[in-house]
Amino acid sequence: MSPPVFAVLGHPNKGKSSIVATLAHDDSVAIGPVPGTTVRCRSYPMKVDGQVLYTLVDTPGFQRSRRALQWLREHETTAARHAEVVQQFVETHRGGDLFRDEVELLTPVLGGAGILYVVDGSVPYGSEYEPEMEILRWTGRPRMALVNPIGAADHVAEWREALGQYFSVVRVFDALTAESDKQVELLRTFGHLDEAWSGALEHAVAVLEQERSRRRARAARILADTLAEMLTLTLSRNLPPDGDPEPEKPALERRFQEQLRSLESRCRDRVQAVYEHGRVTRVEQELEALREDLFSEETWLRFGLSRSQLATLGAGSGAVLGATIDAAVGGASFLLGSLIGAGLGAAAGWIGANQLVEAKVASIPLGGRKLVVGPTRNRSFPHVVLGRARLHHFLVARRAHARQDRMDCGADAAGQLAPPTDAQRRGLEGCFERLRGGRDPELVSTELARAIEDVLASDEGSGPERLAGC
Ligand SMILES: Nc1nc2c(ncn2[C@@H]2O[C@H](COP(=O)(O)OP(=O)(O)OP(=O)(O)O)[C@@H](O)[C@H]2O)c(=O)[nH]1
Ligand SMILES: [Mg+2]
Repeated sequence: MSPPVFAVLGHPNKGKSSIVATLAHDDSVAIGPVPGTTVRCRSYPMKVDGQVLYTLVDTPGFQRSRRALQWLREHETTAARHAEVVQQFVETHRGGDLFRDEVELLTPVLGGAGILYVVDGSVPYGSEYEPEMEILRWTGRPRMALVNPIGAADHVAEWREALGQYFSVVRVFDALTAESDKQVELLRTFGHLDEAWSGALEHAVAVLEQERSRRRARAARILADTLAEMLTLTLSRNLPPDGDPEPEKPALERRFQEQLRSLESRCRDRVQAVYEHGRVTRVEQELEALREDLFSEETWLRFGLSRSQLATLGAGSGAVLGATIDAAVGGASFLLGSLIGAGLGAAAGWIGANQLVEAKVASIPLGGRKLVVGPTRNRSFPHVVLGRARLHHFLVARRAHARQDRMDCGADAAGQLAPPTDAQRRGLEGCFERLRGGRDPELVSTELARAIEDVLASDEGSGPERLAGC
């Protein structure tokens, strides 16, 4: 059974290519604000593991539908022969300039594709659309209309009324915001249009749903490996026998931070590649810029832990209140207040480990000295890194492939993710501790991946309203 093929058709500049990009999960589809962006038909197979589930054909918009319909009517014999007349139209005008776009867009339909007719539900309905809808009716192919609201105005009801006269199924489908559930629902509806497709499309839906969990697992593994690398990262450089180490420290600390940043950025790229979003550019505060903030309450709450979890985490360490408090006051006095409120031990424990990293002088076994940086002991660090990664994953996993804007992983979006549950937090913290202890990183990383996968799954359960505006 060959996979179903759908041709996406309509007026120029109504979001046809955007719908192809979203349904084929392909961000290479040419989308543009100017009518006439698509001039040739092009097929985009939706593949998972090399297996084609279905194919979308992007087409140019109708240009001369009124004249084309006039030609068809002039050659009409009986209604039973409408499809043959359309075939004759295409053969007659192939290679000519007059109906170049009509010939191009009708070719896949005559080749057996189902029809997805796209209109913009934010502009009023007008009779200029009728000739193209009538031509599509003449082809006799299974067809469905999609109302894609490009702007804010709402003319969906009048479109439904008109489209209902030409198409047995009409659905509102926003190419830019349609998440996987909506896409799956649409595929199921295609399956009802033609018996011959239903088996293939049910199969496609099952594969896509499986693929969603597999992608989440792959992303979790990437995040876990990155965290393991970050938490065990150590850099060193040999010192001259009598040299003063102090001037050397900032450069090594900087290199350490740069490495953390590049590990995080590589992690983002890999997660985006898992979701076929390799081209998306992101707006995100640099990890390095967050350094000053790593122990501010705002950062913590923003990137994933609740107030009580903060206090619990703090209670785990035995460091002593002292000079470290002086160091912390400034950016973190509010947090300090709440932690002290929760118990001095908690505050002391947590703040005692606030330094992200500090270069230290160590002796080399065979003589000489070296400067060593890392691994970081900052207890908030992995949570903040994970919080940032969760937010990025959340946005990437639900992002429609038609979107061309930059992805904003900024602070406004971050506050929307719910903190992990206490059980999740304990699981994560256990893994972080063991990684810090340097024991069996491979094994811990596998365990961490499972813990992260669980958190990512909870994030995906967050309703779309949680991230309104992102
Ligand atoms: N806001 C919003 N913009 C959309 C939506 N769908 C498409 N657009 C924008 O509308 C413009 C046209 O989209 P395309 O997908 O290129 O439209 P098309 O029908 O393929 O256009 P042609 O190939 O020129 O016929 C682009 O700037 C898209 O970003 C939508 O659902 N919402
Ligand atoms: Mg196009």
